[in-house]
Amino acid sequence: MASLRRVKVLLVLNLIAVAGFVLFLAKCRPVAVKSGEGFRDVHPPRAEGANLTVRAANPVQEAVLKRLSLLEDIVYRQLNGLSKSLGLIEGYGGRGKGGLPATLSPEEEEKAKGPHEKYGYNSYLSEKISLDRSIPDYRPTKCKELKYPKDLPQISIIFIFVNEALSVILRSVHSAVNHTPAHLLKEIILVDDDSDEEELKAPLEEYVNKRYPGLVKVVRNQKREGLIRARIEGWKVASGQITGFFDAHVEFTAGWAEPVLSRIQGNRKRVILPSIDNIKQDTFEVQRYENSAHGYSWELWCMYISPPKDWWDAGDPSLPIRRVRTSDTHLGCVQQ
Ligand SMILES: [Mn+2]
Repeated sequence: MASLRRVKVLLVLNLIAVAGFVLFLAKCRPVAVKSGEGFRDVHPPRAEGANLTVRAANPVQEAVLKRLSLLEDIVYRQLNGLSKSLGLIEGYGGRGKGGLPATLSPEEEEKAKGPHEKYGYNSYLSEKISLDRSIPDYRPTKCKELKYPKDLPQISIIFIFVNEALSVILRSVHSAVNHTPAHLLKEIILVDDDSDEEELKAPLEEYVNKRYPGLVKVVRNQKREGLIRARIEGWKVASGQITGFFDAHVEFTAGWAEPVLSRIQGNRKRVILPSIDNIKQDTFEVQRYENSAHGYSWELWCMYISPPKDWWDAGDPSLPIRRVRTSDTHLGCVQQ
């Protein structure tokens, strides 16, 4: 009797294993045969490499390139596994793609309430939005048409944070890497102004070190220093010719870096403030803001200031808006 039961158990286990294998094949095969365009949607940065396979002239070269492309796929899947281990998502698509408002299901809304209160934005929703999501290019047409020299100075991007949501910091980092030409991005510096959250300690550091080896420096303040001293700590380790100071809850648009760097290259005394659109705190929708200067009201609220009359009179939205004075609390870029 006992042996019969054992055989039965073995049979059932076998059946489960076979069913599992069939399921595995059915689920994984489409991913394995996916190539070119399909893959590009999900894994943006490897797109260029994939094109090489098509145009190779001799068969040996073709074989080598095919193999390289395969290896690239493997590495890419590994890298994507990294964000998955943090419960996060990569790729251009998904919720909130194109800067559209992202939404939660009613059950998710319930879970989102606590974190929303804590962070001042919908951090639960942020985790459901890809670190690489696309956002719209709201630049005036004339700005998109401008050409810049290739030999611009390199920039060190400094992000300051204290108890910011991990997904939001990482989207800032991904977005900086995705939208800054690689030859112009010297490094990214993350300054942790003595956060309490555990996810911002080892998990953050391990992720950036594996995902962008050698590109990201992490600076930890031993006590809370505040915005300006935290920025200075980041500046101390910066090695690029230009230093850009940013909040760690931003997303960059294509072509943001070239005009900034060329303006400072033209005159090293210039401090450049970017034009800042709004990421809505409840839906992460990217909302276009009119081109404007930044300043403070007498109540110390950050405010947008309409450009001076001569800027409007010139009728060219690609012209920089001149400000004689600004504040060192704003985000912006400056020569080291
Ligand atoms: Mn901010």
